Amino acid sequence: MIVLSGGTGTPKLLRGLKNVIPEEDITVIVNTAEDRWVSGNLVCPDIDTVLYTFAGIIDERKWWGIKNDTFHAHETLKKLGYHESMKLGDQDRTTHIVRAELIRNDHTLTEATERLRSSLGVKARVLPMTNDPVATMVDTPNSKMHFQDFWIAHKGEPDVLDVKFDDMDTAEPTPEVIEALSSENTIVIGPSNPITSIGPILGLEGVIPILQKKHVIAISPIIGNKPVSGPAGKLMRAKGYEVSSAGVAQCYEDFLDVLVVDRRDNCVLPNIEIVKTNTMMSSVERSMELARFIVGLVRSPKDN
Ligand code: FO1
Repeated sequence: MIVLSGGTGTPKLLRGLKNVIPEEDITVIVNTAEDRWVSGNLVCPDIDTVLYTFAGIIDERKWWGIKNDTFHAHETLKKLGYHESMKLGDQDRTTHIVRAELIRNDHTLTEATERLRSSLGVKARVLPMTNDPVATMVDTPNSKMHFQDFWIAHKGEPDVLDVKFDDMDTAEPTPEVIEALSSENTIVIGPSNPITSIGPILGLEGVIPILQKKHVIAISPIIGNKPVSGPAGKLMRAKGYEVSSAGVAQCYEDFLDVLVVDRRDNCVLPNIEIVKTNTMMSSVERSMELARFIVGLVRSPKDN
């Protein structure tokens, strides 16, 4: 199964999916536009959340970082008057050190991710959307800032006027991503924020034309008019979309076939098949239930 992921919504689905189908049958294409160099090392939050989820070490209270991690280096840096823009755990930091060292030695982000995947014993394929740097920038009334500054330093509080992806026009999807997207009939878009988590993957040249030829299932990260978590509402509004499952469908209107919405959601849409189930993944069991439901919607080649 091919799954597009970013942020924290889709990893919750992956936590269930890995118990429902063989992990090696899962390929995850991951957003990299929120990546950032911090203290000399490369942090890829969305890749790491996916890797840690498969490895069973994700901190499920926050859905980023490693569970029971310590923050000695981060706190010691603070004592030295050095304030990191992201609070990095000690174990988590080792991931960033290894990745950065590989990149400095001319490996691609795809190769670095593959090395980390193998070291962590993850059997699923985890593919960064691109090997090129892309940065999500949030336009606020006072300044334009990196997504991580908006989310962490400013706590997601400023009004959002616009969201842009720096360097998107020169970034290319990797050959592995194109090959993976082309290889299967059905593509699943996880319940992630459609603007900053999935939007950058869709913004890469050549991705939408492939999706237009596929059976695309998306899971709405919104119930009623509220995102299940994170800043999706503010960001969707800034891009002119209604904060609702209908708004999510609109974000994907060029290629979407099926939208999975929560059973409490009243969404009705012409031209798109809506299916309802419980999309709140408050436990591993709930993640598995949703994963089983999604697996049931996947079209195998013979269903064509
Ligand atoms: N989110 C926070 O709210 N505060 C942090 O200090 C923070 C640090 C951090 C470190 C590593 C990492 O992989 C993620 C981290 N996040 C932190 C989460 C991150 O900002 C976002 O959840 C993702 O970028 C969402 O896609």
